[in-house]
Amino acid sequence: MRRCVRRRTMGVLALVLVAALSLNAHVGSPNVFFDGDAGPYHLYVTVRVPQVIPGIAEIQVRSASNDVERIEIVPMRLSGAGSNFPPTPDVAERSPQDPQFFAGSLWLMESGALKVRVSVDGSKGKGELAVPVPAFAQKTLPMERSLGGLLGFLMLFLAIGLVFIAGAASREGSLEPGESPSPAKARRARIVMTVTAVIVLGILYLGKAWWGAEASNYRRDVNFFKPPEAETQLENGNQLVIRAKGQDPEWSEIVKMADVIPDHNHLMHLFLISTPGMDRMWHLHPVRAEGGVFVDDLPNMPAGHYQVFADIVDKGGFPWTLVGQVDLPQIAGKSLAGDDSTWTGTALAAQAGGPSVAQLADGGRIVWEKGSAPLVANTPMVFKFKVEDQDGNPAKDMEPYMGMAGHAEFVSSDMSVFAHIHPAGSASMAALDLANAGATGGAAAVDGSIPSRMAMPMATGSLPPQVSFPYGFPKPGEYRIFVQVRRAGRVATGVFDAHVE
Ligand SMILES: [Cu+2]
Repeated sequence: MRRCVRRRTMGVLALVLVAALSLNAHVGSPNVFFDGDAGPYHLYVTVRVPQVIPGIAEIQVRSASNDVERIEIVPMRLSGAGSNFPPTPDVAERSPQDPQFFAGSLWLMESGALKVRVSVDGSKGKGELAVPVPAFAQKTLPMERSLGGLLGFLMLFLAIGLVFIAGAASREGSLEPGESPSPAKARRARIVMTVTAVIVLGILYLGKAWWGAEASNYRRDVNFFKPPEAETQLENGNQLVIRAKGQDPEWSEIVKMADVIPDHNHLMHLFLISTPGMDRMWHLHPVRAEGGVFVDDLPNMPAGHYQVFADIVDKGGFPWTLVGQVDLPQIAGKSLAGDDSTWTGTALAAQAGGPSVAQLADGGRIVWEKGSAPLVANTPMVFKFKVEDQDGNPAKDMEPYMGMAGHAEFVSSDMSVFAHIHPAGSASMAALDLANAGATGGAAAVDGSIPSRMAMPMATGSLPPQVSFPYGFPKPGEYRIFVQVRRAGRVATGVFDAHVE
């Protein structure tokens, strides 16, 4: 599954392998957050992925109930042969302070689409779920100088030692006691030492070449998995044309736009956010056109500078976010329809951490049940929102929006973080299905339909007036959170600012 393997075996096989490679759903937010059921147990799972592969992933599991006795965790391939033969699971340790909290660490040995299987045992019997985990190299760690120096010294010591050992063995290996080496033996020893030195230098040279090739493959891996670029172009007045361009030249041979598959009803979810203030946001759904491009007939928009985030899912079921920027003139376009939505409001203040109540256009509001504790980076949280009507009562007109109770976009003020989160967490629906295919009592249905927690009653009944999202900010800073729900056929967007320490 590693990319260097793929590089050597380009072709159909490589394409099949690679289709299952990337889970880079988000920008600047690699950790995985999950909220779902393992049989009778409701769990919140956080996977902190390592920055280098092989590397150690930290797994945290919090049980919603106190009836869990034991949790085992094991990393596996998301799908394919490896997914049926897991290694021996590790036991996650229960926290002495908090009996509902379990933690463990797992070595992730290869890049690619992996999953962590979580097996639960408790008073209600056994349960299991699997969380998709993208394992890919995010950066190259430099070697520490002291370690490099020590290794260099040891290498010299070994290399020179080897030459002298060979020389000594040739010169003095067959001497009788008291005999001194003859000039012929001394000459032969010099030849042996010269030959040995040449061989040792050859080995060092090949070793350096091997190291260099590995390092260069690794660097290309890191580059390959960086968010692709969204190249945009305005045509015919209001038609935005979007092209995906990977950071690696081979990216577009591997992730083909022609094979992109729908993720919650659409091939692409396009977010246009005005910068720097983030005071306008559009969530649109371009359609695929000829030649591997996506096209959207833009709605009415004021002229401005917009940040572009476009979510797609490749044919392996794994998502990418294209990133770009575009300057648009004033657009006189179509009116918003279907799942398209927009929001306009005040700009993000320099020091955010705004109110926890967002007014909606119809007089209703969304309330973030944020609590009083400060928001801290790298801490998994559950973001809970309740939706109220104009009289302040719980909204009775909540409907599924693209099949789910809600969608939330967490965006940092410098645009370096963009995460599109759902009630089940940060993984894509398709990856969740793959991860849990064949599992008993898992979070996702085996037939590939969306997990029952998200399979909302599309036709009958309304949804509860609250929605929650498991997520953790990846770094300190100012963030804007767009929370989107559908009420009585219309999309309502509540916007919250967060100051993260
Ligand atoms: Cu969504």
